[in-house]
Parts: sequence; C-alpha cells; structure tokens
Amino acid sequence: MKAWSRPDVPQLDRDPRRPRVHDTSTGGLVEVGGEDAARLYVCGITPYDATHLGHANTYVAFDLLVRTWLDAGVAVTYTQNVTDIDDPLLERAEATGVDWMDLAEDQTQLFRTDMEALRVLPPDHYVGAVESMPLVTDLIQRLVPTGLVYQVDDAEHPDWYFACSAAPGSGEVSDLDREAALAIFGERGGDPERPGKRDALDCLVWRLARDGEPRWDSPLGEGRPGWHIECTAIALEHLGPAFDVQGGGSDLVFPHHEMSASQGRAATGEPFARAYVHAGMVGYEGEKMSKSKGNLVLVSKLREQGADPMAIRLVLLDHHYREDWEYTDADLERATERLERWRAIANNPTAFPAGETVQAIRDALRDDLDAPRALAAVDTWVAASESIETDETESVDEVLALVDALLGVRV
Ligand code: 5CA
Ligand code: ZN
Repeated sequence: MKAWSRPDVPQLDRDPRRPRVHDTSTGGLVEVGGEDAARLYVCGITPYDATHLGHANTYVAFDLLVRTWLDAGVAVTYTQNVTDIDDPLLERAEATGVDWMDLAEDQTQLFRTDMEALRVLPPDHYVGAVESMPLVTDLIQRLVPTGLVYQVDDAEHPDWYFACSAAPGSGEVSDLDREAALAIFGERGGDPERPGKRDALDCLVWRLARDGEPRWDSPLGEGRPGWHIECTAIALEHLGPAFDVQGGGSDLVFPHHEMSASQGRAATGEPFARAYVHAGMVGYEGEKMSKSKGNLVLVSKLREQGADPMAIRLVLLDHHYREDWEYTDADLERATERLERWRAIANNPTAFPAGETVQAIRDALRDDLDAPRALAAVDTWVAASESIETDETESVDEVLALVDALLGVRV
C-alpha cells in the first residue's frame, strides 16, 4: 500500500552515537541498530476507527527512534503493517452496515493524514494483511514440518493453530506466569477456551472459512489468517530475520509479540528481532484509550477543533515514551503555550548560543529516547534567548533545525 508523504528532515552534521533503548525481552537498555543500517518493524493500526492519541503516541515514539538513527548517519529500513482483515474490523463493519474493505480503506486514509500532520516519517514498506496473503500461507506451510502447526480437533472447523508454548525460545519476550498469560490471552484476541487445541495458549494462524466470511484460497483450505502470523510474515519478508527492533504499544507484549517472535524463530532458526521496544499506554477518563471502549481522543477531532498538530506532537513528547499517562485538555493548552513561546524566539534575529542545547537534545534522545528531557533543554535555551542582549549574534537556526530533525517539531 502507499504510505504517506515524507516531511523534510533538515540535514545536519552527524553525531555517530547510536541510541540505547529499553528492551522488554532483557529488561535493560541496549544499543540498537548497526553502524550503518537498522531495520525496524512497528505494528500498525487495525483500521476500524480513527487514530487516537494512544496510537499517535506509539508512532511518535518510534519516529524518535528513526530520527535518532538518521541523526547518527544510520540508514533505516522501516516496515509497518495494516491489519486490514481481522475480527474487530469485520464486527465493526457488520454493526455499522458498511463494507469491511471500505471501512479499512477510509480509516487507513485518515491515519495517513494524521501521521502527515504530526510529521511522522513514513515507513519504507507499508503493508496490508490482505495484500500479504500468499506470504502468510507460505509461512504457515513452512512451519508445518516443525510439528508446531496443527489442525485443531474439531470436525466442523479444523482451523490451524501454532503451538506457541512448545516452540523454542517461548517466553523470550514477555516472561509471564501461566495464569497471567491465560488471562491476558483471553482479553487480547486469544481463545484459551477453544476445545481441541493441544494447549490453551496456542494461537490461531489460519481460520477456515465460515459462511459469509471473507476468504482466501490456500493449500491449508479457504480461509483467513490469525493476527500474529500476519506480522511475522510481513516482517520476515520485508526485513528478514534478526531485524533490529520490533516495536508497538505495551499492550502488544503478550500475546502478540511473544507469538510472532516464536513463529519467526521456529520458521528461520534465528531470533525474530534483536530487541523488543514498547511504548506506554495513553489513558483518558480513567481507562486505557481504546477503540473497543470508545473513550477516544481522536487526532483528527483535535485538528478539526483547531489544535496545531505541532502542539499535539508536543503533548506526546512531554511524556517519556515508556510512561503510562492520562490525557487531559490542560496538556494541550500547556503545549500550545510552549509552542507559541518557541515560535516567538524563531522570529528573533539572535539567540543564546546553541552548542550546549544541541548536545543536550542529542544526549537525551540517545538515552532511551528521553523526549521530555530534550524539551526541557529547548525551554532553557528559549528562556535564555528571551533575555539575551541584542548585540549577540548567534542565529536561532541551529537549535530549531535540530528540533525539527530530531523531535519532528517544526516551529
Ligand atoms: N493492528 C494491531 C497491531 S499488528 C493493533 O494493535 N492495532 S491497534 O490499532 O489496536 O493499535 C495500533 C498501535 O497503537 C499498536 O502499536 C498499539 O500497541 C498502540 N496502541 C493502541 N492503544 C493505545 C493506547 N491507548 N496508548 C498507546 N498506544 C496504543
Ligand atoms: Zn503486529
């Protein structure tokens, strides 16, 4: 699929230090990316409703990672999927009486315009599940000889499952005890109660067609894919095994990233990703913001109401990407004031010398993408510049170009 248009990134001299980020799998900070190249996969949207601030928070977090790599002179290959066929999409389409393909297309298009407005760099490969069907069925067939893929003991619907717990390296991403895993699995799209599975935590990889459901031809039988195998297949095809970072929100640690990691390892004999990086959850009015709960603050709504997209971006950047936090209107007011103050300096002919600020922004991002610390450094520079004597001649451009290149905020 086509992604969205790429915002300009000012070209600056490089700082070759690579970023360190928190890896969920090891629980510590790890340097990510090679000296020259890095490969990133971030789980994309399920397009049944509009982009909310939680989604935006996740994509802005990984945008910081991409921008930090670029600042280090590392070439980035970035793949993101669109889950354009899955139960929640079909259920919403049915409930609202629209065609599921139209729903997916409309919401994906809205997502593109939101990402553009927020100056999020587009992935190099933006890939839908529907267009990846041959990749998915090939991968499942590749897994059959491992003995880890089997048909469920159900005469009417012998769907295909993956034996996650029996796979080598199982538990490498999430490390949950079984009771917790079972509970979360049930809440996040899994079917622990389904009879006929070898193990309650085994996940669906190919659902054989039921009456009236969309279906694709396959040697496995006509049907449609389970969720996890879609990302495994797309990532392996477009990035290859042992790519640098698998990313998404922390709600994907288990089962999604656990299952795709073990499917990837089982298929290739290599680790799926080198690091698993997760953004925190954004809440609203006491609960995690989610399409299923409906407590959404939509990026497109805020824009319609006149919010400056750069102020929306500043709201997100003011929270460390790993933090769980709750949005309030006051956040947007504060960010709007901050942006205005920064803009006022941009019109000044002179500013406080840039050196320390440039270093501080670069250090903060390399240290687990610490955007709040970078914003604080910009604030300090702005405050110093507000009171500067007019005969000092340092230009405002250097700091503002870095704020644009690294933080994605065009003042
Ligand atoms: N299509 C799958 C991933 S393959 C999916 O989870 N789609 S989603 O539309 O539900 O979420 C898209 C991305 O936003 C995921 O990375 C998810 O972890 C993240 N996300 C969802 N809700 C929130 C939230 N409230 N706060 C932060 N991130 C969120
Ligand atoms: Zn995914």
